[in-house]
Amino acid sequence: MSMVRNLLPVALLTASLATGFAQAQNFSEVKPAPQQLAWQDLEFGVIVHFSTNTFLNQEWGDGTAKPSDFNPTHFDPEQWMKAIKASGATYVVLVAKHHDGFCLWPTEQTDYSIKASPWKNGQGDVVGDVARAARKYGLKFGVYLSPWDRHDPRYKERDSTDYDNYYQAELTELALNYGDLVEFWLDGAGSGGHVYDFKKIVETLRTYQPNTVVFADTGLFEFGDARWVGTESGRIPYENWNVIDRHGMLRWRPVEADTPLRNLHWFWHPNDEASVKSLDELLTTYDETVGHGGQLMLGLAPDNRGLLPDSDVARLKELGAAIRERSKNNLALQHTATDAETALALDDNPDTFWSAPAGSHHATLEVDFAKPVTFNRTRTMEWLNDGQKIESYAIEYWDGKEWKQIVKAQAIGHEKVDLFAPVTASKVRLRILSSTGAAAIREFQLFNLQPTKEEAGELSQNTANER
Ligand code: FUL
Repeated sequence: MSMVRNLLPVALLTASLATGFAQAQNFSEVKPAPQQLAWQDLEFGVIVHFSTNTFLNQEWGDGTAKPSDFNPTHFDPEQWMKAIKASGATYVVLVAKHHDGFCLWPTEQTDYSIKASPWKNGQGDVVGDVARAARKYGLKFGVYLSPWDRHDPRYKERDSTDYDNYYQAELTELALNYGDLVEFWLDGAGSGGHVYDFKKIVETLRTYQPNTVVFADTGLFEFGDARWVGTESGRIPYENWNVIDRHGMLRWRPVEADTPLRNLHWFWHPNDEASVKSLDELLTTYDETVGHGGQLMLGLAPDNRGLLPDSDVARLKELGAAIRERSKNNLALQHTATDAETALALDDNPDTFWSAPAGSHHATLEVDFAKPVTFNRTRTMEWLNDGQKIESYAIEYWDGKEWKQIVKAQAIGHEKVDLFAPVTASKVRLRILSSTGAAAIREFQLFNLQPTKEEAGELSQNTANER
């Protein structure tokens, strides 16, 4: 699901980022910026790792790789994009420089770049080619620029100002020359105690790219608009609140969960097809990231030819087909006539939403069917423009005599998938048990789907515990 929103004029947005959040100190007062909402609607992106490591069978280069090591024979980012598009992802983040310091665009700031490689006789530009290919296939584009640089001598200096200026100049090139950047990945990995002038760095980015969502891991907590989930396992293993405390200040920081398509590998390695995750595993990941209200960032690794390997392409295609298939039969669409407001949450259209009565702190959204339906999964989406309001909810069905509870949880947020043993009923309801203000629901959907192996295991464990 993706949705295009009109972005407000830049001046207004910048002002709202600077002042809108500054005063808020109550959970219920903290609201997202429009850029954050638009980004949350993208739901599923990919991050692409392709550099000298690809040619040297390694994950973390130490900065000594030779530019001549980088020489793909069949570089074709359009081949990547076809597979990415087929997977259902909506945007691409390219690693423009990883920790080894090698730059994939013809930067003016260092000689350690593709300009010094034999590829296209040093005339190529991987960042430019990937950005163009992504847009051609309707995918948004963003970049990762590693702060940790194991090649540049300025990195090791005691006074880090020189390195900061260097990093900032690299970032300026990326921000000025490659169109709108949807996301900027700030990765604190490996930086161990190094002090960067991130305030200035993010100001530079904002000057040229005011709408880019900055993703930052916990080490760079203060500078991000979105936050790291805390694991690379492809799970959001907790109640997912968009508002979190940052040193006493509450901030809207939606979560992103990054995980590679190949188990534990961000870069390509030869003879490593066995590490490509199964479709079943990827669907669990999808349910436990996007289905837990967060962003899924799937890691892809082109090989030393410059192509995504066939095994990976096939898996991405399967994943996209399965995601589409699984969202096809929304049983809520079969509801009997209801009031116009309720219908807005049952129409398969996340651009419209049901609102609970003004000022309410609890409410019920009921769905009735002419004939009983069987379902084992719900997908609920909260309208977040005015903040994340729902703090506790239940899902219940009518068994002919009384309402029976099948789900009780806290956060809904951007999206919440709940799974349970199949239930057959002609009335189902979503009860907002507690909300900080009138709740709003974009979608309340019901499905009857085969759970993944892991989900089936958890469900049978829950049933056993209930006995
Ligand atoms: C981590 C890095 O250290 C990995 O190599 C990879 O780039 C991953 C996406 O982020 O922090």
